[in-house]
Amino acid sequence: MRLSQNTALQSAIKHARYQREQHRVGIVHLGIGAFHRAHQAWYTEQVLAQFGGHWRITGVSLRSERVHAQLAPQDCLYTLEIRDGAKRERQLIGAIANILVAPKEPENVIAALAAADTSVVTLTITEKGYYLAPSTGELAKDHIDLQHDREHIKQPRTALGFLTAAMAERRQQQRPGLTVISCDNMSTNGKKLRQALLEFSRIIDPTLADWIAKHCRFPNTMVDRIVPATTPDDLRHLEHELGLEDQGAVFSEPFSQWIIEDNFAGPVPQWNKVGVQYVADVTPFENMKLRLLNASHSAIAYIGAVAGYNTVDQVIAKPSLHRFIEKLMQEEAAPTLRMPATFDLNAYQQNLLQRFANSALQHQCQQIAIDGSQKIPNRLFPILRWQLQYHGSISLTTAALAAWVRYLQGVDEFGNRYSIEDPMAAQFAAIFKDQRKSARTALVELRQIETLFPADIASNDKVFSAIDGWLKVYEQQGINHAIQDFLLT
Ligand code: CS2
Repeated sequence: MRLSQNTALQSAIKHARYQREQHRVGIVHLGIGAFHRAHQAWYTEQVLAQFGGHWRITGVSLRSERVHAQLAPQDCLYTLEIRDGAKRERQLIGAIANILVAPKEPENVIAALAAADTSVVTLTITEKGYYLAPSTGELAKDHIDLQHDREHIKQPRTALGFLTAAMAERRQQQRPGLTVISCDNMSTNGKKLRQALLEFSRIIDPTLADWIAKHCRFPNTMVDRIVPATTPDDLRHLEHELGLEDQGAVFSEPFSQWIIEDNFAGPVPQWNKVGVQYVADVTPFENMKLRLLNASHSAIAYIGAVAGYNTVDQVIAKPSLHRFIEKLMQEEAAPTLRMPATFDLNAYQQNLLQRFANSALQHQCQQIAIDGSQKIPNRLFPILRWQLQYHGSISLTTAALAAWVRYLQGVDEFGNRYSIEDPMAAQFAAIFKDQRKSARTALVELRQIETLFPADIASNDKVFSAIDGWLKVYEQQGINHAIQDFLLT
């Protein structure tokens, strides 16, 4: 039997007792993947249960119908299973009211964003969804998707197109502006979203861009919760436990954090009463999370994928790799951060190592390895820049970058092939077409790609000779031995 409003009540799963239908939609979320369901929707669920309000969520899939197929047949209810070692906690989430599939019903998405009840938009569209060139931070205006939206603004494809179309409608209807909250892993994510949206909407109508600038707010945020992609095995196991089929379930760790810049255009849910922090400046926390958690994650993912490990916990269970990640954080990433005096940065790092070790998550290295060209500039380049400026060590950061370059070869150290998922995959494929080409030779070509390495990094011989040095030892000894040897010196 499938999970639904009727069947859920009979199940043993913990659920809030609020009447879902009595709460109207106040939030539209763009990019409704697993992360949103385990993070923003979970916080909103607590607000609805404790304080009520019209804060249910319309979830928008920008591309596929998959999430619609998962959630619509079950009244948009789903289970969040929190996994910690052998412990499991399950909660039913009812905050999502409906799912729209953007390519099939663009007019409904625009209407939802423009609705009088909507005051908040949240986004998890991944780095590439902003169409900002990673190396320069400029809007890729001529990208085929944005070109499409410029010509068909009433049937857009991108988040920028939908927001622009909806803002035009709001202005025309004399509705208030929106608080638009980026929840993607980019430094100053709100500022970047604002810049991208203003630049794009200016192409459509300069007066609209002015209206958006005046009436909307784009707070910067730091979001954190490790939510691996759901697997068929997870779902089978859950069905066995619940006695109900739940195609929309998500699985996460216990830890969760959301820090939002206190910069709102109108009403927002009382998320601050359920653990969310509203602060004047998110930057220190964003940088901390990107350079400690996400940078380590990328390092683990590329080292792991090349050395034949499947999951993050397997990598971190190996003492030398554990030590390597700890040193990357302590010696190269942490010194670049300026945290409030009372903040215990050491404890934060130790906690991260424990979170990475959570074997119940089965977080795949290959999942984190996706979209490296978009992630690395937010995660590893800022560390590199700071260390270069202050003449500090770049050994560990360049070891991670070398693992990424080696990863792009598309084959691990045991000869197993895998595909590269990245907006720049075609360029990488062209470089690695000749399967005998070494990663060291490829590095010389990668260095020339302006959209990959920003000019200040591309021109730095110290960085590239360090990466090349690592690639050489990876080739000679394998990544595991190379790192072990390095730690002994
Ligand atoms: C991960 C993140 O896949 C990735 O790139 O580093 O999704 C990470 O799990 C989250 O940012 C944790 O908050």
